[in-house]
Amino acid sequence: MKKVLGLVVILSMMTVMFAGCGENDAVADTGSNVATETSDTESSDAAQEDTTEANDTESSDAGSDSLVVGFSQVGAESDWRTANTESMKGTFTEANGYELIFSDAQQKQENQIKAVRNFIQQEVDYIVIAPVTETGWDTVLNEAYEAGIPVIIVDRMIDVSDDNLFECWVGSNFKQEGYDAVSWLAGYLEENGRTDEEINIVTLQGTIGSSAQIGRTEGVEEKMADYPNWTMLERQSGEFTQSKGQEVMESFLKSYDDIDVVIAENDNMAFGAIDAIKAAGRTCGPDGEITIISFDAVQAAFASMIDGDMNVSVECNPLHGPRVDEIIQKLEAGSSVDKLQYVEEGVFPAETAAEIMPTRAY
Ligand code: GYE
Repeated sequence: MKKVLGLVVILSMMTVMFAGCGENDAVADTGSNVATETSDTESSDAAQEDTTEANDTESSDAGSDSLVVGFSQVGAESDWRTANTESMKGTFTEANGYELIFSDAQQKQENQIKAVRNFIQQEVDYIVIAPVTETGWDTVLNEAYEAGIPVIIVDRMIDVSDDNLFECWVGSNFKQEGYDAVSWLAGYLEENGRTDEEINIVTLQGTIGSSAQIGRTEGVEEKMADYPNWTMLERQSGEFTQSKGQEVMESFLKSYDDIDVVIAENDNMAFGAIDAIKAAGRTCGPDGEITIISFDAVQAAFASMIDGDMNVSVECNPLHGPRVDEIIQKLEAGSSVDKLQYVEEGVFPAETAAEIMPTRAY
């Protein structure tokens, strides 16, 4: 039996605050910079297009003095995403003084660009984007800037040429999550007297080009360099979905018969991988042959750990609704907001799952 690691919730990040001094050097801490002026630059024709693309856009009918928020969501690819959508919808309610225009991009950035243009046309008060990928935002965010509509980025980060194109960002330090995964594995192998063993790893990556994928992949890669006896056999994207995670894991199992560890860049892909492992007649989890490391720590991951299938999940907190609300209220009051706001996160190993699961909010 493996030694219990104990009820150690490793706080991987300093609380909800932010940077300038942080390691994320993509954006300087320039404080609030609400784009309230409309410049005389011609706005893009593109703003005239796609207004019919309200597709699954939903809006509530709030009073005229309510704040109108257009939210472009990534999609509905995972439990994390569902919890995030619920948090946003539960916050931006009529009762809280908002009208929410919600748009599901179905994991496609082009849909998000259309949604943002739609929000600009509707003259919303705030645009909130959970971006699918980091790059490709300059043009449409310039359009929002020209229109004087402040943009708040949530969850994944963006990479733009001018940081004034968005007010601020709130989300997770994905690279730190990658570091935490490696630290957990090193501790686990040590606890089990396997420090000198050759360890073969495969990774199910998230959506390529999303900051959740980039940060987790890079964090693991960087820290793995400290363990020369660990080998990354292969990395492949499972697009953050359970079905694709299962498919990719099936192919990994066919290619390699000596996999020791699976790193799934989210819980849903881990669930798919676990199904593939079982279907192949193999075993996983604390008492199995293959160690499963995951990210998000959604409730179903705790259930999987309790069932003995998953070893650990590195937390990624999706409850951003109240955080974005707080940012908007500050901006409304004319206060400055921190440019980068990181949330506090922990690491949850299987040993603590039964105890912790009842306390989980998502
Ligand atoms: O880990 C995954 C989701 O961007 C943090 O996206 C988010 C990631 C999350 O699909 O489950």
